[in-house]
Amino acid sequence: MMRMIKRLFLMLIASMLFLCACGETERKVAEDNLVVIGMSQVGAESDWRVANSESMKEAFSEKNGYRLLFDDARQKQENQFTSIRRFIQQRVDYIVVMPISEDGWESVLEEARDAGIPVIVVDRRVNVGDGSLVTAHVGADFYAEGTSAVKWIEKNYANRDRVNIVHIRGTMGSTAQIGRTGALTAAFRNHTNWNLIKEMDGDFTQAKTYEVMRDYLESSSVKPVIDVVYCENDNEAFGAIDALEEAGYKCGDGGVAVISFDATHDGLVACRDGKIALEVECNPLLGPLAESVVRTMEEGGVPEKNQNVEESIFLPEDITDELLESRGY
Ligand code: GYE
Repeated sequence: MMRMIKRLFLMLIASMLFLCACGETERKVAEDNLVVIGMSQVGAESDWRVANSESMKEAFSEKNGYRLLFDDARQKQENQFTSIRRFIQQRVDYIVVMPISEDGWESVLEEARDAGIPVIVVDRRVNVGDGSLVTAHVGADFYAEGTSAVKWIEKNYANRDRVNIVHIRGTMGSTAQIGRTGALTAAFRNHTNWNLIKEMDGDFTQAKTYEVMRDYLESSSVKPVIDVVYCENDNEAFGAIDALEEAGYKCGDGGVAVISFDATHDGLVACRDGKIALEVECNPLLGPLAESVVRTMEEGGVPEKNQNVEESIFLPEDITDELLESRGY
């Protein structure tokens, strides 16, 4: 009897061990089925960027079949190179990168190619001689965005002898800055009455823009006459408006016309309230498009090399409560 109980007990332990082992293997298989994405993000410098990160994380979620290794480069391109090299060592399936600035990518992307890992570039671009280093790019046409802003200035200041413009640039060398600045610079050449009274770097952040604008206004011996402030994103616009108002300027309604890019929720609210005269849309919800590139490749297809997102512009009168509620960012 004792021996039978002992045998039953041993059988029970053995079957429990077997079941555990099965559970382990199953979990491992499930894990192994996930497509591993190494992602390098610029940072969290703006509301746009935060919305972009959320969109990427949602699209590359575990429920959609991905294991996402997300790295925030804190606005330093060196950090992007380090994390991409780590992804290569970890042998991820795909690398997705939102590059900070365009230059300097050749070596690290060659390393990814040598390791056989496709690289998908999202939002801004990289400037590389060999186009095959990038599998696909998903993003916006920033020069076209700048052109929309320039057209608005042309239309609204058509009969003026002199238009005084302050320009706040985004992160130098980033595609968004190059495109938006490029359109304005080209327009200066065609409009001799446009006068660039000050150009400053805002680095796409509210804090830096507030600081440079405040310092500029404080250091001017005569209060400058400003018609237009061309900011390259919403956070720069918020910083500029704060500094302008503190210095006694009126934004909107016959005062300074602040132009902004992104059209995030708070940017649109400031536009509806008249403080931002024009919002040029830039859509941060690029996760689904980037994910569709990976899916196409997983299914054995060839993704489109370049995909641009559709964008529009907003004026104060366009912004209704319904529009604000319907925005995902
Ligand atoms: O406009 C700005 C962000 O690269 C399009 O980067 C992006 C820009 C966006 O920090 O808000």
